[in-house]
Amino acid sequence: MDTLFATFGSGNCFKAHLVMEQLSIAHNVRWIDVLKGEQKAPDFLDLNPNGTVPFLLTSQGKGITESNAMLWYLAKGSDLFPQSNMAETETIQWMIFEQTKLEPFISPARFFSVILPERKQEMAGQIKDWQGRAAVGMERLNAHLSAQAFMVDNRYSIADIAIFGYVHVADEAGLDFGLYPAIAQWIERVEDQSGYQQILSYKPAA
Ligand SMILES: N[C@@H](CCC(=O)N[C@@H](CS)C(=O)NCC(=O)O)C(=O)O
Repeated sequence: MDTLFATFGSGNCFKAHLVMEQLSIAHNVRWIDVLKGEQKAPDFLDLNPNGTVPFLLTSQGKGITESNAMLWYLAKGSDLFPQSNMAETETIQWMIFEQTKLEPFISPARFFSVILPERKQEMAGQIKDWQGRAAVGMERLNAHLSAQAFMVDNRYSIADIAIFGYVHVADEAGLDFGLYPAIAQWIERVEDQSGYQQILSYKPAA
């Protein structure tokens, strides 16, 4: 069985978890508390020298880092996988967009707003900068979704899941969905997909 090492509240971990749930892939979840630094513990570094989550240990004993690589691996051959060479190409394009124009800004702004709010005031200047950068990506995404129901070929796929991981909680990073109506409507369409699960809550019980 595949094992997903994940931390609570992470959009990157959520992506891999969501695709496994939607495809009914049998899996275990092992929780790594990044607030306690468990991702740098020697036994975890032995498995994943990158010291990050999500980390997928496949049933064949192969380790995968990078949430979007996990989506590719897990969904290959399923209905969630892009169905043509061009759809694969567009999916990779949007996955890179997500990791360069959205996630690097939404994720830390949200982290210091709702996961570690005790540092929100101290980080206020940085949060504002991240929000401004995320807004550029959100505008581009909103324009794309104004013309189609889903990210690629008008069908729900891992391209949507990759983008959805952080975008659906962008309000927690201080972004206003009212400015991005096409994104807000797409979020509802994704949440309506069969097997949809919510992002896991922020902190493990003590
Ligand atoms: N690009 C990677 C990002 C991995 C990443 O930075 N994960 C965060 C949690 S979302 C983490 O492990 N942070 C703790 C650390 O870097 O020590 C992905 O998409 O999986």
